[in-house]
Amino acid sequence: MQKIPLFLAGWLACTGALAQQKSLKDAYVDYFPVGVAVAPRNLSGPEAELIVKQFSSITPENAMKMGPIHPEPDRYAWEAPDAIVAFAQKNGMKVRGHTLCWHNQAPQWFFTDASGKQVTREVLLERLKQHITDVVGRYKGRIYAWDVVNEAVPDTGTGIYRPSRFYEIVGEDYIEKAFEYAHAADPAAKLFYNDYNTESRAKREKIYQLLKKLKEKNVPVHGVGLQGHWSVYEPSESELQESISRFASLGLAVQITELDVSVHVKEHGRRERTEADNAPVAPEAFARQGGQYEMLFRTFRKNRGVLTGVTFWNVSDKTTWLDNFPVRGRKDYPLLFDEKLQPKAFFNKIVDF
Ligand code: HAH
Repeated sequence: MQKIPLFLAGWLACTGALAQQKSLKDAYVDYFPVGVAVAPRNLSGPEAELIVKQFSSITPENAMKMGPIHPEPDRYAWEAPDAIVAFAQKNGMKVRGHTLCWHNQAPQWFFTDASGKQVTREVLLERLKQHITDVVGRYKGRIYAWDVVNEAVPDTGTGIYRPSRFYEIVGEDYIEKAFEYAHAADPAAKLFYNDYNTESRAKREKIYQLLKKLKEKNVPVHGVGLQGHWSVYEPSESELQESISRFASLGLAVQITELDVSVHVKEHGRRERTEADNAPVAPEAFARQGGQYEMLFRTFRKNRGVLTGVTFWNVSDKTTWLDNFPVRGRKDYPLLFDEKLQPKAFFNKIVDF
């Protein structure tokens, strides 16, 4: 850049003219890629412009999940995931794949035979292998990291394993098998275990035990994804730091894979809408959001090297999955860009440090 006189630089900085121009991806270029979860409809028009300007990585929000990508035994729906990967390549962005094995949004056919009977362990493993081999193989070399297993640990109870259909039919080793299949299909891809509520003391410990076991068995797991579905009230800085340090102590990379900061109190289960949900969001909640985001990014920066990626779950407050979860039709405002796709007032605090 050409040198500008000091007084002019100072004036520009004061008016915010320089700061305004800084994008997320440029601000964090020496730290980690900053990504965003997208649907194909985000890839044209003003949202596409915002994505290319601000982010260095994208993730399909839904298009690579088991059900959407593999709706029938002999049919894959490649159109949407292909479009997302092509968009990334055209714009020089990285791609994070999400997700190869998850009990939710998995197609019914996966677990049953033609007569509707539950399949055996052998058949389910064979299907899982075929699925992972086909999906990872198709994008080999173009997807740098995969969420291999999503949400295998329950929030409550003492068990380490969520009693999902994968667990019930195969047993606990479905997890290591999924990682092995993925590694065989693309040995260069970084493979992640991904989960939410990872700052809860009990759940953090269970996930730690699961990952420790996998590492001891030399399963090809390279990182852990903290989804980061947080709120203006949680987590605290020390809870977040504890999660990062605990998982990193296993020699794993850590990524924040699905970041959003809800203005509502965090709940992890779907529920009916009540009278109280009609109340306007407390001004205090909006006021806390900037501070919470500032704390989160400060902590991410402190963990440079260990923390290898941060991905937001959706583009802007115009539409986010939290508009329908956990309460259908209750609006949320969890992201850095508002309903008009404009950076929020506190945006500069995230990119200027
Ligand atoms: C995530 N689950 C999923 O990983 C992602 O695929 C989906 O698009 C949205 C959220 C989060 C989650 C939760 O916070 C509470 C209960 C179940 C799932």
